[in-house]
Amino acid sequence: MTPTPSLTVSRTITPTPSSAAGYSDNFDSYTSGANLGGQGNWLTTLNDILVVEAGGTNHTVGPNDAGLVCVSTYNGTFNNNQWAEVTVGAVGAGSQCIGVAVRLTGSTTTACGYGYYATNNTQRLWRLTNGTKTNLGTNNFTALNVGDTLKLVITGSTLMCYFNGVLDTVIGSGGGYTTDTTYLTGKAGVCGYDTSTTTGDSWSAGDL
Ligand SMILES: [Ca+2]
Repeated sequence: MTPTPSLTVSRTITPTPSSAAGYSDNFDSYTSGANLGGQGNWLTTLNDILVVEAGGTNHTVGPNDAGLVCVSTYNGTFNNNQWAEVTVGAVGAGSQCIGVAVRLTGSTTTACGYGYYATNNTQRLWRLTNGTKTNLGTNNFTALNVGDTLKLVITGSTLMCYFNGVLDTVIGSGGGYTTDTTYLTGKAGVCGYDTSTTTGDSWSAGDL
């Protein structure tokens, strides 16, 4: 009788964002020129995210407060380990940003969470504490283009930023894995900076 072969397999487990979307939104059904917060399942968290007409029936979103971080939260149900992604709809100049946020709680002076956004030449990971932003990491890159995707993943105390699906190993302090233990729970959302013509579309978020 032939003995049954024995095989041992080992591998290193690395956190990945490869989970299905729990929620998605193309913003097309919302009123353009009005705040995203208060429409659909969106809440105003910090300053104003505006619904922007992008031609025909296509609506996108962009921040709408000069020199300020703007955040809107999707009022869904999220696990503590979660992700959010947005596709760049238009690219403006200067410091205008669009991006995504996770583990959001509170609003205005109690707004907390994590964000990842991009200007036309810089990506930034940050923590929001009672409405004030603290930078956790920066990557100065060459160009932001329409159709680029920004994705922020948090699992445990590890934050990961994905640009066009590729883990950004420059941003943050740990080769793509930034540790922060400040916030353990919250909801996903969309974020930006400044009065911006940089917009986002095709937002999605879910659990790991
Ligand atoms: Ca749209």
